[in-house]
Amino acid sequence: MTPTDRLAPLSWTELEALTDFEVDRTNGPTNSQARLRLFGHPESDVRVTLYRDNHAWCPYCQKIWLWLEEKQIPYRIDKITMFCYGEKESWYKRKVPSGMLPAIELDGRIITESDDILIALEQVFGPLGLGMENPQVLPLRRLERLLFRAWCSWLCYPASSAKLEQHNRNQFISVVAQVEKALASTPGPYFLDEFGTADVIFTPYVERMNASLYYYKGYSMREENPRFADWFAAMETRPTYRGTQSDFHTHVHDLPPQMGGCYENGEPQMLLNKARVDNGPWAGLPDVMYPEPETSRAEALHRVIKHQRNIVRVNPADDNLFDEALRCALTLMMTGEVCTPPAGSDAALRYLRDRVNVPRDMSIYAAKRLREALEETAALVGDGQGSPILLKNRRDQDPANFV
Ligand SMILES: N[C@@H](CCC(=O)N[C@@H](CS)C(=O)NCC(=O)O)C(=O)O
Repeated sequence: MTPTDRLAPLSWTELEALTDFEVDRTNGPTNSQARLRLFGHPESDVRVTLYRDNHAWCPYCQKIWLWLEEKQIPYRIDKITMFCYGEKESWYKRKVPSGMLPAIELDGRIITESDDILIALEQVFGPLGLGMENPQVLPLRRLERLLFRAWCSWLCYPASSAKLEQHNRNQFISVVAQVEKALASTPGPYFLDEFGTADVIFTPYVERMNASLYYYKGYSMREENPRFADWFAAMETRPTYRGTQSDFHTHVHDLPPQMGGCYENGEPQMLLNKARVDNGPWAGLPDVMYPEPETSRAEALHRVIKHQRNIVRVNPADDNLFDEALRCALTLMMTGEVCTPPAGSDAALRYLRDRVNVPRDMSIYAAKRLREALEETAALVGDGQGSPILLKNRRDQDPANFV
């Protein structure tokens, strides 16, 4: 086929006409883009500012975010750069000299350390179900830390021998068995009789364990543990969780710079899982199991259009070439019409495919649709890959470039 035979992709204006996706960021469902959450209250009711990381990678921030959303406390959100992807804002360092996240400002008082933040919020707004210091919650908080340590020991240190790798795996699985037992001790899917603080405390790292062990160790936590499966499914019925939920691709590439490294075991299942997370197909991965909303494609299109200029500008490829290739992928996603992108655009399309972030950019199913369309379009012209995702830092994601 010669270039002139290629079906032209839709223009940006034509694409724009294909989405009417809109959310009420302030009063609607939990979403990553909001700077103010009111839940129907007047703005004068706001007493809390949450300082959380720009990319929604920080697990401790997710804990506070989820709690505020569940309690429907009116709050403001200020997004801060993490050291691993950019320069920390100097105004934030004046407020919180360590630069650590999360922090909140509650009635003008700065509070850091996620557990202290939850305790302070409980004192003002009451607990979420059973609270942080409740005798039923305290052992679960300790269990969560035990699970966290077993996960780090397995994932974040190179095993010097197959024996040590097996030992670390067994150690983790024995703690998972304790967590399964805790989940089985109540009739419902949550840690205690009602959803509450304990579930919020487990959420961020369990989500990251599910992603990282699938990819780096070939172990599918959600599929191999029936109580965890029920717990995840119950969490996914909650719009609060859906709004903060990330996907495998985002986590497996945001964790190495944050954790100081994640180590693969090279086993056959691991290699299969890794290839699937990196190259697709993304549909059907055990990072999400609730049914796909009808709006996922429209959401993905809306989010790309909103940031179209920056997306094209930061892509290493020539702007005009990539603009056309991107419109080919979006045309495919929205109409099913196959448009061959310009020659040489395969690596550029995959560069973007690898840098879509959930939930920062869009929700989990929207991202799967977009990654799929980018990959299918790239595959029409070649197997060129974007520059590799960095392991030690993610300066490629510096928010300063997206202002
Ligand atoms: N113990 C703290 C840990 C918080 C923490 O480790 N935060 C990391 C992000 S996950 C951080 O702020 N690091 C500084 C940075 O990356 O900029 C808490 O529970 O809040």
